[in-house]
Amino acid sequence: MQHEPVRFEDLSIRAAQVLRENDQGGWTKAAPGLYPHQWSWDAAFVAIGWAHLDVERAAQELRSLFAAQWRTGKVPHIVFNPEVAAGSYFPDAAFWGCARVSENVPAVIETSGLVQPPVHAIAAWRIWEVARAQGGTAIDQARRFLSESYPQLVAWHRYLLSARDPEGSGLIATFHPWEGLDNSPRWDAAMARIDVGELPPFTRADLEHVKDASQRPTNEDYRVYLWLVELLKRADYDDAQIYAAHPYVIKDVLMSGILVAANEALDHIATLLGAPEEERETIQEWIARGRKGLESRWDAELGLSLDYDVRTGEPIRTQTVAGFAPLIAGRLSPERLATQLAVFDSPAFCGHPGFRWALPPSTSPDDPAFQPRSYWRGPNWPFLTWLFWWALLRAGETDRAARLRHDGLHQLAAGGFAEYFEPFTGEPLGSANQSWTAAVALDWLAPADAP
Ligand code: 9WN
Repeated sequence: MQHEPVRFEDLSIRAAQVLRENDQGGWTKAAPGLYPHQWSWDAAFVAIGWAHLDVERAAQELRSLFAAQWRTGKVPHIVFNPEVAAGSYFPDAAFWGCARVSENVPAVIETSGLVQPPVHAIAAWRIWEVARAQGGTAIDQARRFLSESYPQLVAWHRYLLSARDPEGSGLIATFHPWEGLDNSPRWDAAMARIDVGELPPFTRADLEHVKDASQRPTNEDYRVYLWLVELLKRADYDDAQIYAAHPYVIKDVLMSGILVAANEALDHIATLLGAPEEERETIQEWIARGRKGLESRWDAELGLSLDYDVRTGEPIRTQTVAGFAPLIAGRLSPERLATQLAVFDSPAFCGHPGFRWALPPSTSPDDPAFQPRSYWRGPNWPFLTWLFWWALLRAGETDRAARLRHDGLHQLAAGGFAEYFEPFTGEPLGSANQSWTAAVALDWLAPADAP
């Protein structure tokens, strides 16, 4: 499938078409060929897009995802589509082998054994805001959805704050690069330390869809990814065992910052539903813990928040978009907000004079590992632009938010609903007609019901 520009005035209609084409009836594949299953954080953004077309369908997107929630509260990063032909996506459900080794898996659906950042409560609340602006039956549909999903969201957040943060630091641990931003340079040092053991022969399906291999992780990266899955499988996907002995355990500031914002959304939901006071207090406590954790990872010299490698006990000093986790978490002191915004606007990020659009690159051009066309090592990702737009609005930075939205939409008009974009040339990369890209366009173009 080709990347194609879209006339600005057709963006909304074309974005809706992309969601409809990728719709599998109740859930949406992340991309037409490259990603034929349901992905966790994609589904949250996709649900926001659906809300503008049909609130009940938006609710259904997240219902499908949460139907695959593990008994521990974990929301898996992939929910497998049983109808997909063998070999279309690798690693497939058989490789993950979750049901073979764990009793905590959902009864009928096959899933991966990892997680992705918890943007779901943010999406649930956004669906409510969109429904409230629409009025009528949409409001009842959204309210019913919120009361169904509230306990699932609480269980999900509780999982992250316990299994992934047993010491209560407020920082969430990741066990695999696929839980963060895949081949971000944030993980390079930890990946380099992994001794890859015996792996069965495998064929990568991604390179069938993205022919230019330089846009995707390397084969060596894949060997480490698969070996880490192998180790997680050998630990029966048991979080306590993994936390104690897995060679890759990283406190991810982006995941942690998103969880703070998601807990604020959860608190809004709890208030709307009239949840018991003790539950709201627990959520408040989670928020405070998360803020404290993020504060402990602040690097004053870079003006960024840094991940922390639990195995080496060292901060990970890379300049990537994850460093803006405090901005996403929100409610910063005026000084901290000013510093984050100055770095965000600087030539090290959106303000690079050579960039086609003033949008956040996944990795800073100042970072030695920056590569403008390679997956997570430089390109812009539209759903991340949306997340910053949303965070800036919450911070009261309306002009900055408007500029991001403007450039974000023009990027899509010029290149179509691509998975990611080269920041200097604006070249669309990865999959065409990526669902979450189309979804954020729908939200940006909707009438004035912004958060
Ligand atoms: C592995 C679906 C997913 C996104 C991830 C993105 C990419 C998968 C892959 O695609 O990851 O999970 O095969 O590369 O990195 O953020 O959710 O869009």
